[in-house]
Amino acid sequence: MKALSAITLVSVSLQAVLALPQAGLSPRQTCSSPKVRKEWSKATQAEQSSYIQAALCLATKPSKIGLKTTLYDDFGYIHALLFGQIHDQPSFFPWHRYFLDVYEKALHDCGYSGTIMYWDWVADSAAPAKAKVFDTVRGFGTNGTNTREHCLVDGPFKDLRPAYWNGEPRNEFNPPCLARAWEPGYPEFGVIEMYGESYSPPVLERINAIEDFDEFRRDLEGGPHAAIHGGVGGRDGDMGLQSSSPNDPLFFLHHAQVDRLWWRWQQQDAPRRTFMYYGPKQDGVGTPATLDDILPMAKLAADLKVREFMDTKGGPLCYTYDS
Ligand SMILES: *[C@@H]1O[C@H](CO)[C@@H](O)[C@H](O)[C@H]1NC(C)=O
Ligand SMILES: [Cu+2]
Repeated sequence: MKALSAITLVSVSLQAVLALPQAGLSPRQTCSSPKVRKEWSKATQAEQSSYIQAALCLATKPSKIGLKTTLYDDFGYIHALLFGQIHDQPSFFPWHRYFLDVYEKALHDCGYSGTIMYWDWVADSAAPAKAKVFDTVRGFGTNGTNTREHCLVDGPFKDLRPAYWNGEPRNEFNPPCLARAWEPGYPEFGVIEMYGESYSPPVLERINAIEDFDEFRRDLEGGPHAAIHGGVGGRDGDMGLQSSSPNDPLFFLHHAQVDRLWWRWQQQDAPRRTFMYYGPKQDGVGTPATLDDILPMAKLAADLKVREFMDTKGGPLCYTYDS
């Protein structure tokens, strides 16, 4: 008994000491056994099913940010609200890394015990329509209908009714459903469906070889990342309309892949690259981004500094990827 409480005391005061330089934040734990994020197709059917059930469960929980809609809708809503602060600039990487962490915690509150998973679209780039993530039972369903609405008609999310479109309550001109309109391919011109040629292995090899942080970010964001949004969502689907794209649950697997590719780039020279962060902000004058910039989370979670999200095994984070 005595020994036990002594140990508790020591660890409590150690945490207090560790927390000191981070005044105002909750005490840190050291990340000694990071969780490992894997590719969707490597998960068991039970894991996939548990993930999907938790994603659907978000739509049964109340908003955490004071809206009349659900927790599911909070994600698409704040992504649209903050859109101009978190895209086309360095914050793209750490903000979406933080956003994934917030989503993972929400899934945990809905009974899921695993991690976020990623969709390795590079591996599927030769035939994106055949990707396992589009499975109608063990995935997120396929293409929307060939009508103006492009509503999903298969998979576990077909009855979902996301509340917002481009950050506004949906109106009669918006699809009344979760919408997807895969870009068709044009084989005669060497164009694969969903712009597969834009995220093929050689494309990623070229981007990965870029040494400059902001150039790497710009090419990954503007190239493969944008191609998946446009390729999966088309002009008229939720993923295609980038502002409210978290309406489509595939968004989080897509962004886990973007996060993984950044993580791999960081790992190639971890001492130099883990905290490598610079480039102009989109604030009209191009103010240089710094690690002390704040990542806003619009009350869904605390606003925290960029610095906290650079290392996946430090600060509030504790995970890696399987490859
Ligand atoms: C997906 O649906 C759209 C119409 O909504 C259609 O134009 C396209 O050809 C379909 N894509 C594939 C690959 O089946
Ligand atoms: Cu985004």
